[in-house]
Amino acid sequence: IEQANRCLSILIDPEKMEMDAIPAFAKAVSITIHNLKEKLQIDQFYFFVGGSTMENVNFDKWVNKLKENSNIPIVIFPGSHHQLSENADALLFLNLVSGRNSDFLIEQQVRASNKLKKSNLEVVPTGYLLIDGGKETAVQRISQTLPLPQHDMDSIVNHAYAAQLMGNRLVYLEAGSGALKSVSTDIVREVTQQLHIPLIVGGGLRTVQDIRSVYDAGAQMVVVGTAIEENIKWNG
Ligand code: 1GP
Repeated sequence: IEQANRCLSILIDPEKMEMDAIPAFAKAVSITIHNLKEKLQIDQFYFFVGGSTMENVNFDKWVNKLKENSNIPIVIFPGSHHQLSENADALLFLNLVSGRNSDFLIEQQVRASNKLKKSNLEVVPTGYLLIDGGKETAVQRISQTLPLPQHDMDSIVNHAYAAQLMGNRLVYLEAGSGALKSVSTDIVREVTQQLHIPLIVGGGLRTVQDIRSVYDAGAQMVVVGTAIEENIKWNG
């Protein structure tokens, strides 16, 4: 994950996609990927799989079905310690460092540890910063934490820098799924300049131009969920 220059991750929430729909989705998304690769000179694509809640979904089976239908690497982007599967390739081991809720700073991580001890997944420690995206998002609701305001550049940079000092290998700036405003390019630029670990940016990115400007500001990976969910052919 850390090595490619420009990566794009397509976020899928298994709660929103029936297992039976996976083959058709995987086929349709491969065309989208082909188009985006050309338009944005992307080196590597990933599926991010996860969600804030995961009721009535057999996560392991779901991931396996996706793996059977696609050769794009699958990265778990977990909403809780329940979202683990050996059928994936990697796991973002998230620390919600923008918040002060110990459940998402240490408790979930401890609960996942017993399984991870025996796991072959590539585990990637990731500092996760929730940034104000203009509306209350699921991450905010579930984690019971407040996002960092976009105007407070010092606070955002200091949180990201602390995440780096703590040994995280990636920093993820998250405006929240369906955000009304994505993380500003000024923030992306400043954080990129001050850190030496790669930056992931997601939340509220809806067009090819949105994505391009985030790469141009220095992000290595962009995450897109809602826009592809709503328009799989990605005409944006
Ligand atoms: C959410 O950053 C991701 O965790 C994707 O957000 O659904 O707004 O693209 P969107």
